[in-house]
Amino acid sequence: MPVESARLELLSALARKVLWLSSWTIHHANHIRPNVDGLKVGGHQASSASLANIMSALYFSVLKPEDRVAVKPHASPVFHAIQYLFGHQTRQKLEDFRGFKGAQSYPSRTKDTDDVDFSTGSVGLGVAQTLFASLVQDYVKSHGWMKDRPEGRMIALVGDAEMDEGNIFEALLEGWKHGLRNTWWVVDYNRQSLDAVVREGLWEKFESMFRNFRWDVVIVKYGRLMRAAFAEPGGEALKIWIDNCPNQMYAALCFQGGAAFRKHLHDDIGDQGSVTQLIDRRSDDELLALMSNLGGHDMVSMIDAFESIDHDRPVCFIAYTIKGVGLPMQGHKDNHAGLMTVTQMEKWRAAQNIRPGHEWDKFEGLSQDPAALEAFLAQAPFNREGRRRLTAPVIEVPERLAFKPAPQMSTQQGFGLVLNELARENTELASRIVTTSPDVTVSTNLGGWVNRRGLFAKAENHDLFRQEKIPSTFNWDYSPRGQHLELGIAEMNLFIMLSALGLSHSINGERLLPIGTLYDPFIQRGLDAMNYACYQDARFMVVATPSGITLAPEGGAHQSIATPLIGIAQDGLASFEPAFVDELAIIMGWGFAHMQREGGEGGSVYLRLSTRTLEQPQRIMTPELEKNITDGAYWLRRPGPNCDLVVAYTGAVAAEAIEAIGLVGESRRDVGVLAVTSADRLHGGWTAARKLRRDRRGVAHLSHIEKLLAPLPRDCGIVTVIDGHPATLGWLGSVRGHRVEALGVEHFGQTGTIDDLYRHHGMDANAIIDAAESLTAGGPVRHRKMAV
Ligand SMILES: Cc1ncc(C[n+]2csc(CCOP(=O)(O)OP(=O)(O)O)c2C)c(N)n1
Ligand SMILES: [Mg+2]
Repeated sequence: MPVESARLELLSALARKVLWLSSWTIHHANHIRPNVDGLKVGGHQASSASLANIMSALYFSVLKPEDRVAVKPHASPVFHAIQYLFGHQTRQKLEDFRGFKGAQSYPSRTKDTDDVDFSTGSVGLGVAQTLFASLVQDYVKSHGWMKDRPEGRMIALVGDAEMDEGNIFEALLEGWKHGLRNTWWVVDYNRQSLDAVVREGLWEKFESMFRNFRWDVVIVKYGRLMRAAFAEPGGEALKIWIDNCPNQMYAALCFQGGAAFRKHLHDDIGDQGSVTQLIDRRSDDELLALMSNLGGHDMVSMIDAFESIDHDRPVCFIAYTIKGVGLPMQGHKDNHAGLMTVTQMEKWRAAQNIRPGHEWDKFEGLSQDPAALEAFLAQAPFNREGRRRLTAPVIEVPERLAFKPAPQMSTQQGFGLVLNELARENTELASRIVTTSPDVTVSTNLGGWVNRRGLFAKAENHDLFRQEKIPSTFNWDYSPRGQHLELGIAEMNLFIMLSALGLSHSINGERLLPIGTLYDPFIQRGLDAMNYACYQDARFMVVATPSGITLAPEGGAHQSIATPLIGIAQDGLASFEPAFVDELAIIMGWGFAHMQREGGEGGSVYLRLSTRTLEQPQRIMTPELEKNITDGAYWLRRPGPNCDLVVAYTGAVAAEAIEAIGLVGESRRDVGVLAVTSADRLHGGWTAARKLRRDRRGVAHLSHIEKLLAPLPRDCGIVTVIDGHPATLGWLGSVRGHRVEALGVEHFGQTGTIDDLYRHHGMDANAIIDAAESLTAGGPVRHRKMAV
């Protein structure tokens, strides 16, 4: 359907305004704001110009309130300019672009205040996020929770070089498996990356790849001026020249201008009558306008392309653009960090009819009636409902999560048992849990849960082995009611899926409580995606097992050393490594509540679990113990008044700590054992308390670890032990100035039995005793663990 001319005129005027405002935002940040030095803006100017028209078409006309968009990181000024015109962004934030509390360099869900749907910045992640957000919408719909809400389209504005990121390809395959719908990716095909001009013919690779995955592909190459010129006598020869012009040359000519285009056209085509006349009928400026009129910069072409889609299959639009279009650096291969000089900006300002001092005025320099522009903005479908963030009620979590106890268990086994009990009950909590795993569902102990709750698929699909009565422990039935999302092995996909599931309350208005499982070392494979999930404030529980070197029989290649430190350092993620299953059940219950807390209080949860079977303590879980477990530590054995030594352990090495204490008890006084369930929570509590004390002088707020260590005599030594990097617990000595020997793993890849490896890495009972001896006065410890 052709775009009617009144709408077109307003849209084009607004697109020009968006280009101006985004460029002015960047210019202001570089040349006008005081103290600009630390905040110089590279990478935005040319990238933003490339998308100004396409984004204006989308936001001012095509998008509906239920649609959600991931914006290419460097187009953030365009996004903020559009929201400014809508009245959702303040001038102050634009003036402070990239500054403290100003509009963010890359669109941020959590830090920006103008309704960013998905945070971007690490290229590739936002793109894949839209795909998984669409799968999550399907999940919500299949479970009957969409009610009357219309389905949204999940849209990514993608840089052409961004397509190099492997996680995009991994996501494409996953989308195909799950019957992806309602997803649009708009590739800003400016044929430039950060460093250079991209390879010739890249679009063909994109086209065949997307078609291969059953996507619709729409190529928007020529703008309206170009198409009109092609229809003139000689136009066909011009089109052939454009199609054959190498990317580098086209970019260089766009930079050089109309005269350069004219010379090249004449040199290449020669004197051919009609085409020569076509060229010569145009001034240099007109010729440049014609040659810059690629599809992505033409409002009609983009609106027509978007509005031509009449199905819900995924679509890839390849929109031809020029990086930096309309600006003096357009097409230059070095323009990624390019900035306009003050002189260039003055010239451009004059050309735009913008008076000095009126740069931020919404409709300054436009000839259209401001009232008509304002009315158009107010009626834009996207803007109809104002802000589009939804909320969902909190799902109640029972006081205690049950599990069937056994005298000996591993935490991984315990995790399966807790979920199994949840699966049996018909509770709201159980119905909102959704599990997912990158091909390690069974080996991370989700099998029991999946047997009861089933796998999710939009269509029923029964387990053929079961139908054929072939014995199997697992029932692999798919249905639209299923609660487990099966994923391929790619861990990036796991974390982006968790990110999408964990934002459902805000995007779909329906809360999900996602649990993802994987092997602990492979957290590092998906780490950037996990970081971004946390940065977006998605809420999920990641359960990583097996972990450390304790997975001994799995071999050296699967060992994880750094993950406890990741657990401490990752913002937005509360990390735990319980030793016993009763602790785990408490932590999981706390976790489900933590995942739902608002107001900067809540976050996601990471459980580092083990496959090692340990003797379980027989004890009554008191509210005090419960609180200590979730705060990060408790005294498994309380130190006496003359305590010489404390052994602080985390996780599966509890057995070694307990064994060592038994042997050391004779020769050291009042020994204590500190069970650390969360080095992360302990450390976070400690730093928060110090900050509180600094900020509000005189307030004697003590953190949990300070209170725990307070009774220890000054010269008491602390031996810490963890199956992970020793720095995880080494800091305990700084809390009250105790000397510490930190045991753990620093080297990677040795295989063997657990005994072999604990001995090799110096974290068995004897190593703990050695460390204790070196820290404390007194004679040598007489009894040692016997070699097996
Ligand atoms: C994961 C990641 N690696 C590197 C970068 C640095 N970077 C930012 S933009 C960019 C190139 C982008 O090219 P393209 O996607 O074509 O966008 P354009 O510059 O054309 O707007 C790079 C390498 C990044 N932001 N994220
Ligand atoms: Mg590019």
